[in-house]
Amino acid sequence: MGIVSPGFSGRPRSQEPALPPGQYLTEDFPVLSAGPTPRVSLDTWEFVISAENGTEYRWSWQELMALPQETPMVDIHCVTHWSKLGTTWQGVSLDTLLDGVDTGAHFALAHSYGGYTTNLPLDDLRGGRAWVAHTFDGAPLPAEHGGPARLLVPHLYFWKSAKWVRGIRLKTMDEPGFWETAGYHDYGDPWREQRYQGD
Ligand SMILES: Nc1nc2c(c(=O)[nH]1)N[C@H]1C(S)=C(S)[C@@H](COP(=O)(O)O)O[C@H]1N2
Ligand SMILES: [Mo]
Repeated sequence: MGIVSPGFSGRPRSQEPALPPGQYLTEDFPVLSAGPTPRVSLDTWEFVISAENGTEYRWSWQELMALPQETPMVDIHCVTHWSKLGTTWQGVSLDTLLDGVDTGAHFALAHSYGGYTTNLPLDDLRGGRAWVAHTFDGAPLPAEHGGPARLLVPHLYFWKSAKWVRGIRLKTMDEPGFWETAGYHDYGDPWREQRYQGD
């Protein structure tokens, strides 16, 4: 009679271990931007880490590209419920960028060309978990997805991965960014479903 028990040929997606609670899989790559796409020339592009004592560490595009490059393959999770598995990027680890930075700060506020901001604990930028990414799927990161370069912090909801990233301010006190000020969770762990304040 062709009776196939559900679960025989595969687990339902809601029990897919690679998918955090409340997320669904998408094959395409949605664009989520709170404002217009800024156009940033590589000639004037720079990435700046400013320490809590005011010291600034700067990289031009050429200097960023001369640093050791990594090719993370990661799953990404948007708070609007889509997840995309096995995305491939290229970029520079924040471990590399923070290596010579003298800081005792515990918090970071990423800021972007165009004005977007997002906060996260400085520790979450360390340990091989965060990159300044300039390449997606082997090609230069398209402007709508954050090119020339974006932050990539895939273990947190994707709003923490600031597109068109311009720099990171290291801070003694936590300071909420754009979506965090609007009611989204301060930390945003998709596995604990930390979507909104109070989750
Ligand atoms: N500068 C900037 N970065 C941003 C955003 C934004 O509006 N501006 N949106 C965030 C959100 S909510 C998500 S889900 C991802 C979307 O990245 P994508 O458009 O490449 O899918 O970027 C994040 N980074
Ligand atoms: Mo998002």
